[in-house]
Amino acid sequence: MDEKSDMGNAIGAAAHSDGKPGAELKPKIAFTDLREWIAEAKKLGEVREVKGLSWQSDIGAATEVVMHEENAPCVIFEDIPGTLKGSKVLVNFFGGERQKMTLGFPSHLSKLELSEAFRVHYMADLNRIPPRLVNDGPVFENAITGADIDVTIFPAPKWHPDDGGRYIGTGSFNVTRDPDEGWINCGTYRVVIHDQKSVGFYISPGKHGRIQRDKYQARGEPMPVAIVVGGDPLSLLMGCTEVPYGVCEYDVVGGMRGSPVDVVKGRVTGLPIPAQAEIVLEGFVYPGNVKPEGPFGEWMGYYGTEVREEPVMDVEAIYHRNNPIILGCPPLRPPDEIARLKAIVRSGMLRENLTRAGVPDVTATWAHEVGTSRLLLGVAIKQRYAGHATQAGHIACQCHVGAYAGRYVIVVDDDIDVSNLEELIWAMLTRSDPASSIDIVHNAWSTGLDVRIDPERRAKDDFTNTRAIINACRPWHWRDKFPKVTSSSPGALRMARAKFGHLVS
Ligand SMILES: Cc1cc2nc3c(=O)[nH]c(=O)nc-3n(C[C@H](O)[C@H](O)[C@H](O)COP(=O)(O)O)c2cc1C
Ligand SMILES: [Mn+2]
Repeated sequence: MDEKSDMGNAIGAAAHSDGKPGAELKPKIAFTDLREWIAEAKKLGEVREVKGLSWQSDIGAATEVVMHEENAPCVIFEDIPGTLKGSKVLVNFFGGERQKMTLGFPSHLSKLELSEAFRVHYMADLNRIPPRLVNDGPVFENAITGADIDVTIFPAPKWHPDDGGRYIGTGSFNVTRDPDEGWINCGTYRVVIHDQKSVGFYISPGKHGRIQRDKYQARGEPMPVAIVVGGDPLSLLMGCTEVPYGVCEYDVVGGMRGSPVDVVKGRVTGLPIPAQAEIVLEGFVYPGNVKPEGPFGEWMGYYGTEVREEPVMDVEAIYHRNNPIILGCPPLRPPDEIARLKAIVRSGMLRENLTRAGVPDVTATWAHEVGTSRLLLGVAIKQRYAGHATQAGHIACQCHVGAYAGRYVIVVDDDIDVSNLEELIWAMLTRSDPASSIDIVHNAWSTGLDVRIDPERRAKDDFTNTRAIINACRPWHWRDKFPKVTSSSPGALRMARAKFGHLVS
């Protein structure tokens, strides 16, 4: 495939894009670890350093303020009282121009174009480069074992006032190996500190780390785990993304960079850990070892689960760089930073999933920030045949990116900018008919974090939900009779803006 012309088409198809062709884009990811990423963010003038705030409440409160602002800087909290000297917490990496820098693209792209560029350059071929095993790395600058192990020295904040503990893992990922198939998974799951020598994590059913954990449990064997707290931001982005089953997220990150991730072998588990990670906790989840976990402020904007018994990891080694940095990414009421980063990544993957499933002429997709990029998906198609919109909607609702914890899918014609929430809803309000345009899907894959699952189902550990697929395209059989829209075409609008824009500025 000619990558350049494909890129041109993809950007050209982005509804209401500013017309920049994009064909000349050559992505270049300019960092391999969190420190190099910080140096790049400083060049953009988007880093603030704040000293002396408490992990108990200040950092969480400041983070809430910062993460709700799309163009707020990234903030590094330093000199946090009562914690390891020199340790820090970094929040809000995915905002401002840093979004494009992190993905290796220039700054003129709109969010829809950035998502498209991500899809075309990285996801379409899913180029993979396996990690490179090296003997040593900065992560081993400090290795703590035995009686000295104490996870509580790190400045893990209490992110939300009613959290049931200090969550050291939010912008982290868990490295695990499938006991049957041997492949390595890197998945982002929240990690709470139980005490000096143990942590716990919550994984929703069906996630790769959960499938692997269930296999260890069924065998009655301990599961080796390495938790990377403070990897490079790209690894976090892939750790929290629907990378296909059986594919290691390190390989995808290597493919995006064009060079392998350097890993060292964990000394206790043998698992591959990034040689330049900030902090790594290594240990085992022994079968049957559980402790109460939660509540935690979750991505729907609620304390999603009540306190439940969840598996515990006994920490057998801690490695950290000098002056280690926790990469924090706590969920807040959306739209927030997680919504932003997932919208860019998941919207591109949704279009890719649809196209690969054989849906023709998908012109744009958007996984909306207001639903943390899960609860509301917009799909624009150029309608080609009766049933096309139904096909697009049902597949969007059940493909890998859409299947988990969705709620509403709206399918619209290609004149709608699906990334514009008001425009999407306007199309739904004017082109759909509640009695005939909505399909309901029952018993779909969801999670204990879905706050609309009723207590009866919840008590039975039934975390399924229902979905609405709203066909908001002009009805196929009388589309030619549908009234014309009053606003100008995107091209005419662009010209009008150039000519008359001064009237509103
Ligand atoms: C900050 C953050 C925290 C997350 N926490 C959890 C979690 O606690 N449990 C969970 O199942 N998924 C969580 N997710 C979502 C998963 O990371 C995501 O579904 C990912 O695809 C999982 O990786 P896997 O597909 O390899 O299992 C979180 C995502 C982010 C961005
Ligand atoms: Mn995975």
